Amino acid sequence: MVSFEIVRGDITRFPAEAIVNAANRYLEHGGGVAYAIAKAAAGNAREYIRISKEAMREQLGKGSIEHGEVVVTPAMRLEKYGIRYVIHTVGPYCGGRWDENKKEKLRKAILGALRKADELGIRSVAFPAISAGIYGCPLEGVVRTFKEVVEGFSTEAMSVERVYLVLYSERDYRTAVETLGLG
Ligand code: AR6
Repeated sequence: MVSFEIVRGDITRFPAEAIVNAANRYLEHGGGVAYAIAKAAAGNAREYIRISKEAMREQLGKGSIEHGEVVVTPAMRLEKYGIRYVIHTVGPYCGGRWDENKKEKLRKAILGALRKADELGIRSVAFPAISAGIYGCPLEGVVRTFKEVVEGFSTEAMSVERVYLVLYSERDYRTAVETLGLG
């Protein structure tokens, strides 16, 4: 059984073996959590963008990723928190809209990262609220999708035991907890 926990915190220092980045297709970590991770990992974001793009070429043989595809980069300076890998995944752009199509893209983005974590043989993985920031998807929908995907993934998981959804603001944390009826 894979546990799913909602926590409040900064994912750039969350002690999971892998943290997931809410990236864009080109791994241009220009804003949001992507920029925060890139800067914290390499010291400056530009260097981590270079490393990410190189990893994308090596791992996928192309210069962009689709929903469900992921790229892995080393944690570098984040290793001091016990983080070993950063898994880059791309959620849908919503711009305030939410429908089955957006949800399916988010599902793919989450599942792709979980499967990669399993392939890497790690036990704990932490996610930010993918697509709930700059990409404008409603947090409630995002949180419900996370719960469903992690539950479904439980039946196939080999090494992953704990999945965390890390909310940055107190407000988002409360919304997430209330959405799942945990509050
Ligand atoms: N720890 C945890 N969560 C965080 C942190 C942090 N340090 N910083 C922000 N968040 P976003 P998206 C939350 O916009 O919507 C980038 O430019 C934030 O409050 O980072 O998927 C990429 O390169 C929000 O709840 O990701 C893409 O172009 C959540 O992380 C684009 O943004 C996701 O917000 C992706 O947009």
